[in-house]
Amino acid sequence: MTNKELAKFLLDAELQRKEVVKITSDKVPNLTVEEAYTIQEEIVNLKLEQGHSIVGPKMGLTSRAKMKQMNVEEAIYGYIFDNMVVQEGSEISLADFIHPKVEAEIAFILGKDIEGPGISGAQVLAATDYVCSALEIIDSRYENFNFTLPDVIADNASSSKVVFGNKIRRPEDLDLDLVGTVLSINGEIKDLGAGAAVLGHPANSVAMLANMLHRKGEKLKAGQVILTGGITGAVHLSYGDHVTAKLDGLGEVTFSVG
Ligand code: OOG
Ligand code: MG
Repeated sequence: MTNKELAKFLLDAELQRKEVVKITSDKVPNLTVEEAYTIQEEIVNLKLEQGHSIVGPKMGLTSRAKMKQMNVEEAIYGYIFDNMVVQEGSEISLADFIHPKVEAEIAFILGKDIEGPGISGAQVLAATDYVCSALEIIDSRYENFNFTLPDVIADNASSSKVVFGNKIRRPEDLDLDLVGTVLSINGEIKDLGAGAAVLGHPANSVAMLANMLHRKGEKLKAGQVILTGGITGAVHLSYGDHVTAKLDGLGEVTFSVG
């Protein structure tokens, strides 16, 4: 299969809400990380051709726990599109997903372009206009979220939907590493953490992203909204769930599942 055919295969699974066996099992057993990003690029191009636009890139596997679990040293990225954004406080339909999970994150809204290499967290903070809370809904197209690193990269880092909190703050007004985060479903705490779970500080995640994009001759652009990676673990969603994340200083972000 060509990269474009693999991209279409994964996009079909997304559109039909049908899980598939990971592509490294049978289709491309020797898939490298680099080739996987080429498949992801084909997915991005197909979505652009369908008329969707990019909100911004997202980082994934940025917590030590997730990296260890996947036995990787570097985080991954994918892309969030405009049709993935869900209004804060609204209801999503379980029928629109395969097996969704939710995680709490901090999002950065860039005021200036950021171009690697050698970008630091401090440079990211200087280029950031605002930060806000977010709930990312991930929905791997692979059976039981069972994948290798190249599989999940090809699958646009499991991207599905995102809910942004309404409150925006200037990044210098908060210690983003100390932002306490509590993720609850139907009033029950499911996980908690602090901003430091994301590479020590969420700005480091954006810096790593800028440096990774540089290797492809790309940069982060002013106006992009960037998800920095899960602070909490990802929790399975069920019918009737009311999901709330509280992030200290960034307010609450909620949605429900119907
Ligand atoms: C990959 C996406 C991970 C995050 O914030 O770590 C991610 C996955 O675990 O399916 O979005
Ligand atoms: Mg995420």
